[in-house]
Amino acid sequence: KKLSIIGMPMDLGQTRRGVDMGPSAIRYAGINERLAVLFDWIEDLGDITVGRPEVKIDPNSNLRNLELVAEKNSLLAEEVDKIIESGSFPLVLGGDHSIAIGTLAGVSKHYKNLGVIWYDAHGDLNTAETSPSGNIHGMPLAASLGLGHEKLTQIGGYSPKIKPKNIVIIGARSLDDGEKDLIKKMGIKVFTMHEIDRLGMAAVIEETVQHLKEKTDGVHLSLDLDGLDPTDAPGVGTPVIGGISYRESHLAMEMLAEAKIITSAEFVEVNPILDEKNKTAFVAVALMGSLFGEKLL
Ligand code: DIR
Ligand code: MN
Ligand code: MN
Ligand code: MN
Repeated sequence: KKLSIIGMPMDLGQTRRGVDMGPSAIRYAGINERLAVLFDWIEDLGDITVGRPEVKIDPNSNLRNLELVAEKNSLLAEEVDKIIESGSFPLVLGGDHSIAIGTLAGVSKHYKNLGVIWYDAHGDLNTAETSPSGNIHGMPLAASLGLGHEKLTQIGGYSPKIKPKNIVIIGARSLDDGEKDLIKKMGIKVFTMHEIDRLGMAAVIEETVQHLKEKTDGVHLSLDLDGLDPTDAPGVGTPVIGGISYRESHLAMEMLAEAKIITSAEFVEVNPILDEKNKTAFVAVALMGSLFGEKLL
């Protein structure tokens, strides 16, 4: 079992700076030491070069920093593709959630029916037409479905990357109107906080695994730390009250490890500037431990 870690220090998909330091914060929280014991072989490839372009905040743009987000995501897609080709498990560290466009572009060409678990307070199903913010980190799931600007949908040279029936969103509690419409229209499976409260996380993950297991040949986990409650993960740019707890998240990761369905993963939106003593990066690393099979006894 091989693991390849790659950082994507991207903050251009939203307007709060500091999330570009997410990969560093996660490394500082001990990712390499924690995961090394869980794999036969592990490598940290360092970061994709995003640079720190001083971008003008353009309030009228419906696709803020489109060119740069697209260009840097193409680089990430190539690296992720290479990792999979080398027979290793790709683990991408964000960076804002716009990087999922690049990750999925690199991953999905290796699968006929890629499943995606989107662990997030948000749906990330906006396009320029529906987005209230113009921030591309609110659009990666739509772009991967082939919806939105072609500079985003065509990364990696093909589209779409995923099918609506192969998606499960977990933790949603802040959805824009256009996103709600799309979820209904496309029949995307969503476990909002209501279902998590009502069924419990164990049943939610059991249903998720059941939903994905037969019809997919790989499953990507895209974990936005803002899926967790801000008390457990305060270092995120768009916190939403009433989220998934640290305990529930551990259980979710442990059950996904048991189910052995996850074939690639990314942990995004860690912003150490907004954090409390790097707590959110430590939470991310702890959850990775569980996802990759760490056991207490
Ligand atoms: C909001 C926020 N739906 C938007 N999205 C976030 O700007 O499109 N996604 N924060 O993680
Ligand atoms: Mn390839
Ligand atoms: Mn997100
Ligand atoms: Mn989010």
